Amino acid sequence: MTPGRESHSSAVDAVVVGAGSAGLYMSHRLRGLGLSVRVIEAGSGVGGTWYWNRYPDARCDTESMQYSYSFSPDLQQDWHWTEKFAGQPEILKYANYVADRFDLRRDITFNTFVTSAVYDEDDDQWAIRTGTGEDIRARFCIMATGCLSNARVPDFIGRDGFKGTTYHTGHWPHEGVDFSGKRVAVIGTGSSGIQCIPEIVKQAAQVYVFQRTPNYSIPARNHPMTPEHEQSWKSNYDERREMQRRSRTGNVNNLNDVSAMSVSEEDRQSQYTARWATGGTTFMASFNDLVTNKASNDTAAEFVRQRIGEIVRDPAVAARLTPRDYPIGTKRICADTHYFETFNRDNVTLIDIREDPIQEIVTSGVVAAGKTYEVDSIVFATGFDAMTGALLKVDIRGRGGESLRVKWEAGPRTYLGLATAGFPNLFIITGPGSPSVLSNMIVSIEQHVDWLTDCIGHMRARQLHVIEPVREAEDAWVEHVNKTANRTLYPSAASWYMGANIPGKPRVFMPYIGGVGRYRQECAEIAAKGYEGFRLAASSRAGAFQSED
Ligand code: N01
Repeated sequence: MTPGRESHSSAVDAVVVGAGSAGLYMSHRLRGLGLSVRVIEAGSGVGGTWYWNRYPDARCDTESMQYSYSFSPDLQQDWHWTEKFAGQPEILKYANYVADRFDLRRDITFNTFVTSAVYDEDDDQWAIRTGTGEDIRARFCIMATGCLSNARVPDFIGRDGFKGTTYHTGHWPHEGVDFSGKRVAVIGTGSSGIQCIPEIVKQAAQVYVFQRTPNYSIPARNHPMTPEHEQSWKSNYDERREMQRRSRTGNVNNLNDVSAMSVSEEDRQSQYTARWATGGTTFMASFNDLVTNKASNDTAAEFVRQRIGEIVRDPAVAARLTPRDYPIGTKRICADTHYFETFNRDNVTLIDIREDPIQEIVTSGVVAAGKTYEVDSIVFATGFDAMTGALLKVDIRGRGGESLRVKWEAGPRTYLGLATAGFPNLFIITGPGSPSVLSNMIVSIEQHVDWLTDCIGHMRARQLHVIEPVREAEDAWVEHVNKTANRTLYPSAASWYMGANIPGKPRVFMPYIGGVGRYRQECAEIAAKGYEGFRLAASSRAGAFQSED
């Protein structure tokens, strides 16, 4: 089972695709079970999101003390975060530290893209092919490919004819970019655009911001880590990690567990004011019904609109920056450092492309509303083919050669966001149908990895080699995910959660919004009932897939 590195074919117990936070921890746990593992990573280093997204001021909007692994008490005591919200370089350093500390690199093959994974029913193995021409056979194929890793540049007419330089925030050059004296177009005002624009304007001569949808953004109010804060977490990590795991979002965010409608206008305002002053996306924890009750949501949205109006000096620009046509939080809420203030600068122009979309990109710049904005560089902050994009980039084929792309044509179908019927022994970490992007990703990653490790351990102890969701269980889960989403305001926004940013992508709310704590309990109960909803078997040979039960 030892991988033959020199040959172009090898066999291991498990292939993990991706060496981001999920792939690193998964390989660590599988190794702990005694399995042989290969991790295949497209980049030249570990870190996933934090390897690719190196744009100016890329940083996490989950607090550092919470956005970190909990699996090793020593690790969480030893590591020191320097800021409340860590920046990309520090998180990447952490990922590298973890890889070294747990000696994970020896199982990782870098600069290698997995092109296909085909299930061979004759011996219940996945045949995994890489872009470097290697074939790897493995019992388990674990997709740790991330939810926001398939960067997307829209098909603007003339895009490839632009004579200047282009960048995507999710594929930023490792050596950085010097915009000094340059005229720069930034297209997109999601979290990435909102973070990088205030930094780019400090260097560039002129920045044109092309905005299709204004966003709600809360000041992050990032600051250096205080010893008191760090110590309060380090002294209470066991208890706080447990709180994270039981919470709705995977964060200890002091949810004010009452309806915004149950308090007076004065109390509402003081709650919002305090959260605004503290900073960060925990603003959405001001009340417990901001994403389920439109009247409550309106009060929070209006509070933010007023703040934008106060910050931005030109009322016409403020009006264009103010979101009005979707509930706050239903597109991913942003956290910023002086984003709205940026539009008070002389070298920044906001171009509203809602009514007059970008017509084309020409050799010298961007054309919108009949006007050409001549620029030296274009930054595409245009997001990702989220949740399914990275998975479907790989040609995945299950039983009978069924293609995952075909199976998911009308939207992703999974059981627990972890597995999909017809694709035995294929697991997805934080897949569609799990809390994933609606949660602190590290908390959700650890939960999935731990669950999978237990599941594989259970199988090995019973000499079971094949696990696969039952279609009926999957159908019921998909329905549950949809029903849960439909009880919220989320489906009302044209968001990437809904696939709305990708022309032609099915409009399905992809993550599970039941909450991290509840989901965790659901997964634990399923495991406790002998992996209810899954079929486990010694093999699927002889045509029939014999269930254990
Ligand atoms: O991508 P986005 P992102 N013409 O999809 C616009 C996480 N993240 O990279 O809203 C013109 O949010 C698009 O417009 P619209 C976080 O989960 C976290 O910024 O579709 N514009 C939008 O403005 C986040 O949500 C952190 O109308 C077009 C922008 O491009 C997720 O990653 C930091 C267009 C894309 O915004 C993705 O964020 C960064 C077109 N054809 C990212 N197509 C933190 O932790 C798209 N747009 C802080």
